[in-house]
Amino acid sequence: MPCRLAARAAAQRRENEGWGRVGGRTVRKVCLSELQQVVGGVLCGTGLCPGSQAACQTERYDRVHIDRRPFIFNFVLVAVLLAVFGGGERASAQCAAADINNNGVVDGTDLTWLLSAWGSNNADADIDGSGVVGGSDLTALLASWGPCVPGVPAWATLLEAAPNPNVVTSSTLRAAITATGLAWRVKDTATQIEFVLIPPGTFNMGCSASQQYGCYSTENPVHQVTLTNAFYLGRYEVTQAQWQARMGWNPSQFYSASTQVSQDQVPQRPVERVSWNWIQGFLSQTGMRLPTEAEWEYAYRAGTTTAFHGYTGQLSGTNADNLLGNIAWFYSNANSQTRPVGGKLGNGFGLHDMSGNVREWVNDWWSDYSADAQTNPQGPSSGTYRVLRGGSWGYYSDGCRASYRISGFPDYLYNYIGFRAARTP
Ligand SMILES: [Ca+2]
Ligand SMILES: [Ca+2]
Ligand SMILES: [Ca+2]
Repeated sequence: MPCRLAARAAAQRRENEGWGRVGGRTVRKVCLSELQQVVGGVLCGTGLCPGSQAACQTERYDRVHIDRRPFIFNFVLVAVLLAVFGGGERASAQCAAADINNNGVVDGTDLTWLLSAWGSNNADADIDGSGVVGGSDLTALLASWGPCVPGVPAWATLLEAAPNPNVVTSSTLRAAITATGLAWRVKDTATQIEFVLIPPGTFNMGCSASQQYGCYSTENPVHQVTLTNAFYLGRYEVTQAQWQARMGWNPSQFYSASTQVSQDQVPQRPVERVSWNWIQGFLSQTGMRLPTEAEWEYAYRAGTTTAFHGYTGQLSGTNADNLLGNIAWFYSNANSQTRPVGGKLGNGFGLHDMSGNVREWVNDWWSDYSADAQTNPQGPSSGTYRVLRGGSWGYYSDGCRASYRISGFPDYLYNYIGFRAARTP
């Protein structure tokens, strides 16, 4: 076939396919359904491809002009189109990774970040964690386009998707929570136990002296701990009602009313006189677990570095023992008994009674600290004593400090010891 004829045939074929010239650029008429083909397939999986050409022809927005080159230009244009025509809410973890600036929506800002990092190993923009920012990250970003819907674990019922700024007052912590792609506040559907999400992070674990009390040797050396996994932690200590409902009996000593606690409030007192060993029965029935000691202290601090965690009016925490009554039932104010959970101000994650009321078992066997930085420490694999945290109604302010730690045999039962449940998302 002569060259000219071949060229004309090729031009005709291109015309039939929708190609043409507009403004000096080679363009092709396409509809949203075809966008995946325009940029070499990288848009597959966006959920915007109803499939057939017929569907394409009847689309509300029908045909649009797309420049085939340069590809970056296409990406931007496609993103704009997606912003205008694109889908609704996108769920959870994938969305969180694509939400590069952690503001709860995947949009042009994130796309700009991704394009500016194109070809690099920028960790924020490397959505799929492949080590390079490229087409698969763009695909993931476009697939998540729109508002992110935080994920709710299968075992949970949603209470509040995004962290409440009146409770989680730190924008840094709110961003860390949002970045997990998980709902902030949920309740365990079976037990009704309320949980808040604790995001991954790094903190200094150990000695935080208060004005009145120096640290004990067991709180040293201070060492850096990194937690890489988000987890849910009970907003309150497990109550007598929650234990009774699951276990069918109530071991607590403070099971009746008092001058300070009315009969109808008694079930909201924390369960106590529960041994570490007994708690395992409750946990295995509910799919829950105890927090590790490091998780407990990280959750207690909620970004603060003081002896006592922050609260409304004292957001960055305090070392002042005479302010402890704002957040804790302890020796000076409890009248020698437990109180209904949540009666004192919460911390920067929304957790209550981390100081005082009842001491809380954590999962770890007791061991002395080392100065080494650690990641996801679990404590020793065996031992004699389990760790207890957080002080109680019977303790002075020293025992209610962030770093205070003590231990007990796993079968110990005392009326000042209870627990707080954790759950893996
Ligand atoms: Ca964003
Ligand atoms: Ca990548
Ligand atoms: Ca407590």
